[in-house]
Amino acid sequence: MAPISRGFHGRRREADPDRVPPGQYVVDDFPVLSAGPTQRTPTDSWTFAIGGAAESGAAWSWEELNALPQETFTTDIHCVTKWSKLGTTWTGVSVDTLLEDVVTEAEFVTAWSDGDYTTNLTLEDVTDGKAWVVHTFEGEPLEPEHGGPARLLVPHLYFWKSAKWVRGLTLTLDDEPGFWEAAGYHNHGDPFKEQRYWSD
Ligand SMILES: Nc1nc2c(c(=O)[nH]1)N[C@H]1C(S)=C(S)[C@@H](COP(=O)(O)O)O[C@H]1N2
Ligand SMILES: [Mo]
Repeated sequence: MAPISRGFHGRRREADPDRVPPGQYVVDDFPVLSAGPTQRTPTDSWTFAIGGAAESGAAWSWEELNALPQETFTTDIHCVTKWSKLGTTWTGVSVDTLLEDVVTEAEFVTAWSDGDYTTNLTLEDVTDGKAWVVHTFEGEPLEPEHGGPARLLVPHLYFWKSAKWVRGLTLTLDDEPGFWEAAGYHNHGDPFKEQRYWSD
């Protein structure tokens, strides 16, 4: 009998190092990783808010978010548990669009979600076309298990930075570690630099 790992390894593709970061393997399925129960917030009571250290914040209902300019884009995603998924297509609103009328001196944001998940990012890592609030995956409404009705997507960082069930961004003057960052994950999380844990 073949060892159980053979079939698994057999499905691994030759990794293109420009696309697949060190230590990652490519999957075809879409694993679900959640630290707690799947959140199911109905869109009629859903809002997205930007607040914190800003002169004026901003907020959108579900309809208002969907009335903003939408972007559809294809990108690769990388989970710190070592799977990468290539060529995923998403639709949503760029964080640049959401921050357009926000005046702030903050250099950091904490994304927060239903279910109390948080993750911290620099403003630089979520602006200039690097982050979106997405509601559609491969042309279909994003499933609750994957963060629907909407999740943050920051594909150039490990996937824990892409907060599922996201409800807002809090601007902060100081960098404040989020859920996984406070539990020992790297503060920045660049997969191409293998920034997995705080000591990396
Ligand atoms: N709200 C929330 N967002 C979250 C998480 C979570 O537990 N709660 N897990 C993170 C982690 S560690 C990963 S790898 C991805 C998993 O997303 P997926 O379940 O769509 O694959 O979501 C991230 N966003
Ligand atoms: Mo993860």
